[in-house]
Amino acid sequence: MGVVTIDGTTVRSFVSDEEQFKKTINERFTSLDLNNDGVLSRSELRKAFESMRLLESHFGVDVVTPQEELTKLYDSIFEKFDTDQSGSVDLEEFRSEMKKIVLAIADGLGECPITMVLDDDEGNLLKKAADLEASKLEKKV
Ligand SMILES: [Ca+2]
Repeated sequence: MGVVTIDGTTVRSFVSDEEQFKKTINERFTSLDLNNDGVLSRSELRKAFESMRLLESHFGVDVVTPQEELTKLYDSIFEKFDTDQSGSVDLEEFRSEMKKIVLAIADGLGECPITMVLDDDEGNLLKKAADLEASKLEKKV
């Protein structure tokens, strides 16, 4: 577990650092593509969101959502990602949708910094954003 403080600016600068964001998303995509066929299937994407815990938790607070509802949610997420409706999500689709999601989180945070307790896993994009910002600050000093 780690404690991070982030606000919308932290998150936005993470996304606007094109190279870093691309690298992070590429790494994520590769690790999610469990059968290595270059695209994410419905179940691979669902696993991704389960591991990110974007839906089940709100800033570290667990909420219980019924399975049936979750399945509906994950289905609608998949449709969103699969913009050309090919039945799978490729890297481009994944990246552009992740960008939208992360920016939406940034908008939600606005200028108010929040302190979060996060699971200490590499999978958390918000933690990555905070780490990146912290490493930049360290370089400045
Ligand atoms: Ca796959």
